[in-house]
Amino acid sequence: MSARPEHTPAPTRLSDYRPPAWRVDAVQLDFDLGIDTSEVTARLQLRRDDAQDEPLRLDGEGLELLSITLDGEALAPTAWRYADHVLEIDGARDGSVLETRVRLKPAANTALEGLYLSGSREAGFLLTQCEAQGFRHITFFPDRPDVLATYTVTLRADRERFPILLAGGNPDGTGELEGGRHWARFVDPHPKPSYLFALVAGRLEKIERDYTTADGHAVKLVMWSEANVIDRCHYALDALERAMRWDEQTYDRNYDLDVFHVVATHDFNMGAMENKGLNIFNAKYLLADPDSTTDDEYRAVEAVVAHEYFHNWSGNRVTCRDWFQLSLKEGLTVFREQSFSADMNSAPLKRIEDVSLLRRAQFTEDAGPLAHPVRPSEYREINNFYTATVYEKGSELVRMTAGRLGRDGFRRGMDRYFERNDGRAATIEDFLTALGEANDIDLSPNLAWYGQAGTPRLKARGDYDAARHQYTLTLSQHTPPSHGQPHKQPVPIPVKLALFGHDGRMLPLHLDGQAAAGETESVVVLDQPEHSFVFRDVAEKPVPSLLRGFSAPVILECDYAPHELALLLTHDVDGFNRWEAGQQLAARAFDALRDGGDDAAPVAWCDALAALFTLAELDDALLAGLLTPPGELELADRQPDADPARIHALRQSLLQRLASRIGAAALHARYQSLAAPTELDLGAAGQGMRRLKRRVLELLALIDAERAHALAAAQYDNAHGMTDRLAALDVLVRNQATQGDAALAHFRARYDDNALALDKWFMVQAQIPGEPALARVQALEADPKFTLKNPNRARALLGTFASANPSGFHRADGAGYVLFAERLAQLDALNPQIAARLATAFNGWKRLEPVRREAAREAMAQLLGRPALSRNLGEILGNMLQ
Ligand code: 0A1
Ligand code: ZN
Repeated sequence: MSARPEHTPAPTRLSDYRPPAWRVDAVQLDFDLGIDTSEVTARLQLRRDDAQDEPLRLDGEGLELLSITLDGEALAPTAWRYADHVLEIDGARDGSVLETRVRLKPAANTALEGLYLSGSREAGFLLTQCEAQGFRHITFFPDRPDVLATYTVTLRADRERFPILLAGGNPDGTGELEGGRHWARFVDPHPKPSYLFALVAGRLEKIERDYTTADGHAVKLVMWSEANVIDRCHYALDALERAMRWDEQTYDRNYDLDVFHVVATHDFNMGAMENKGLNIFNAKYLLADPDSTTDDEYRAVEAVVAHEYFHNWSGNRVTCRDWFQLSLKEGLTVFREQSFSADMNSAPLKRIEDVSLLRRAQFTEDAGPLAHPVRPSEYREINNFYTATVYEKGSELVRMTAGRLGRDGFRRGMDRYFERNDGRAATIEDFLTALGEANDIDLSPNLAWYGQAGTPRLKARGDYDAARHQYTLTLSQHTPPSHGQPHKQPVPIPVKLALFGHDGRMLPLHLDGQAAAGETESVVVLDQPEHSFVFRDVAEKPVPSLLRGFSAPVILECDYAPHELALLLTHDVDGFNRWEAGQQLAARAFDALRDGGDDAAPVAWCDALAALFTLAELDDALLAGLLTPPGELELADRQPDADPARIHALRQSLLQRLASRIGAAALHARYQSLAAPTELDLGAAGQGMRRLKRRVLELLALIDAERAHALAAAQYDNAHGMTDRLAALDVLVRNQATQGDAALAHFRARYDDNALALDKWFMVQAQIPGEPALARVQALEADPKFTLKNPNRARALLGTFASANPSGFHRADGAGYVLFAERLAQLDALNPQIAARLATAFNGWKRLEPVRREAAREAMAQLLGRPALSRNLGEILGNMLQ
């Protein structure tokens, strides 16, 4: 057997899954809480699987074991062994009760996994994070999601230092103890996996509201935060109530405890966590007020509050059998949140946002060395698999199934899924089986989507036979090979489509074998490598609008002429496809500028947008989206040997061309007409205006810098909320306007004690394009408010620089990589999860031009060679370099 360094442990494989040999029916946990040390007593009621003959093995990491008894008897030292994060115990029987007592060190826990301190020793509070495997940092336990137990949790602590004591479940008494201490007990009657356990203890304030579920259950909704930000929790509380009502109305899902607690922390590795009855949120996704929150952030708060709430059914009541099934809860919950947000806001805009994110984060992931299936077959570090593929692509897979079943059929299937699997740890097969059986449909072919990495390419070719009035659409699919998967199977791809005539109207569809002849929209499914669909009675050569609403997560390759895309951009009534036609046309225009090709695409794109710019009836937010070409990362994805500096310059010149075509006078006039109303309107109309205003200002800055900078400076000074203020700051800073420094200094002073606003101050500067970015990042690292210990701050500066500033990070001299690798090493020693996540910024390195590619490889290889790298970072770098 070869010795493995710490960062290359043996992989865990889906094919090795075995049901647990030992289960725990009920857990009693007693905590004696303190900042430096806390002690935990756990009593586990054990159940043994007769079919398996294994000793009792419990997970435990970083625990100082103080005592251990089995059925009331102290265990002899020879009757247990604790090595390699596993405690093995002899002599346990079915029905045995094991009691362990351990000591933890919360204040020393910088990894923010298990029990840790948020904020300062003097004023901060204690909290836990257990997903995916944090519970083993709290006590010895079979820490796997298919072990479901009821929890009785008693918290004891000094009353003065920890006046608020919270755990998941229903409150079950409080009381005084000697020496100024007190206790509180919580009982969770719903059996749950250990990753959903949570506690919070400290000085916190609350706002609360009474809520009655549709099935008549009275529930207390309580939002908790540190005192200085409690006034910023109202929006989230409203959003929570909207989400609860929506889940009742849409899925007949009711909340099931007497209390629902939500806590905000500034120290959190992820966005938020759905712990049963005690959600814990990164403050970034809970706090909101007009002075410090942008429109995009408001929508994100609403979405994340809903996401965590929806997990109560999709994740908590029905949980995952093992971590390979992660998308069972995450893909489904993202889909539920996306549907909710579409209902609360503009549905087409939500779809555009979601698909943009999918392309930016998931398509790039799927095209690089970290590509993996929605259901991976192996992993080394599960925390590395909370990815865009599991979440975003997973949601697209649910969306395709929902589309296939239709609204009522999907609801029927979901009812069946919840009913069959309530209180169980389920698999993706269980999900597809329930949905399929409720609709008499075999959904097993969909499993192919879950098992393959890579984004399928969908090729479309249209042939019009004028004599026979027939249009033949030939679709074919191909998924490129990825590491470990050289050959891919065809997957069922639903293609929602319409055919447009030259006047921009949809033509009636007559498609052999399809029921509703004469309709103008239909869905065809390509479930083989290639197939031709023949449309009859087509009066003229049509322009097809394909994959409407982005009906499948694929890359469409279709040889449109620029004027055909311009026709869809101008006329498509599917808001998503209209935007999409603009994206395709902009990408073609970009290619033409890059390759010195003919001017047809740039001209068509600019002309179509200039015409739309004058259309009064077009929604402001949609127009803003149409005026935004694909981002630099997406453009880089379309070509080998990418040079990010050149891509940035070309994209800027494309935008400049658009701005010139619209004209400075028209841009200026539009800006003035959108200028800030006196009242801040947080509704869709207000948000749309601000979005368009920003876009117009950015375009104007490209052709009349002086005027645009003056407008931006005035907008900064007079802004009514964070959206306008930050947009103005961004225009000034990115364009290196002379007014930028004063605005930055003002912002810095004004938001000195507002951590979330200060993060934005770091982010804006980390995105300065090109050469000056690195020096700015280095200067900001010396800022007293910068720290690697706070994930939000580290992400704001280093994450933004590496992931959202391609021309700044990917310097030809490799200095961006060297700095970033050094910081990753430092971060890794503090918080491996964050280090590993940030390191994924290197993902596109293989598609860089050779000089940068070698510099990136060298920086990663050197980092990987360092001693004592974490398993998290080691796995990411290892995969990246494979
Ligand atoms: N389940 C959460 C995401 C989450 C995952 C891991 C965490 O700690 C490592 C924290 C949160 C969600 O989907 O919202
Ligand atoms: Zn989730």
